[in-house]
Amino acid sequence: MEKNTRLILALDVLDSDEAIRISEAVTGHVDAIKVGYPLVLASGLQIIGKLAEYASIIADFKVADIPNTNRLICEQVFDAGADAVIVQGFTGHDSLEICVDLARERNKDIFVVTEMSHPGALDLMQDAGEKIARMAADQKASGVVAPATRPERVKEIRKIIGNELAIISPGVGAQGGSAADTIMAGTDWVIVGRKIYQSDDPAKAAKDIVSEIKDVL
Ligand code: NUP
Repeated sequence: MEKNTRLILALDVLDSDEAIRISEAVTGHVDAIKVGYPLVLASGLQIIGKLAEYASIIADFKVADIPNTNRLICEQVFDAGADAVIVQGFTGHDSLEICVDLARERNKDIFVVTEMSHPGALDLMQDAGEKIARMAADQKASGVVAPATRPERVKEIRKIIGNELAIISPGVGAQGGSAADTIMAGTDWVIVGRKIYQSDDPAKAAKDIVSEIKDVL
């Protein structure tokens, strides 16, 4: 994924025509488009290949199974045309390792969820977040997912993983996080969904976020 605008669109719409229309509109303003269960379950896995015409595709399936099942899932997703897959880290080193190995073979990326962005992540996930970040660094994953809703946690996670791994951060806009604060805390890309795809003018919404990011660089 090229680091240009430092913005990733989370495209959680359900209709494939709408997904294509928005992707076309934001071309050039986003470095990647993140698709997840809502769009893929509603419109089929082939949407990944269609959207890959507009930007790099990150498949947010938060893969969280035993190693063999994780590998089978990642193979399907890479075969469908995704450039990267988001996997959970809490399942442990072997479940992660098989995904990272496969991605390396295919010249693709794995991003590992550390601590999620919603309030409930404080119940259980935050305690494990730093350990997961260390594991992702040890295994040389491409990067981690860390919460834009808690820039201070992004800073902590950056200290743990160093500069070899990337950080991608959801939670900007609808969840209350700020793109500028998250970039200043050390994230490489912010992930923004509703603030862009629910806007009357998704291209302008994306452009505004990119200028907010550029202002603090
Ligand atoms: O910790 C996470 N928080 C989060 O919101 C990990 C994620 N992958 N996400 C995803 O980012 C979430 O599923 C959605 O696709 C996107 C944020 O969208 P929005 O809140 O900007 O609409």
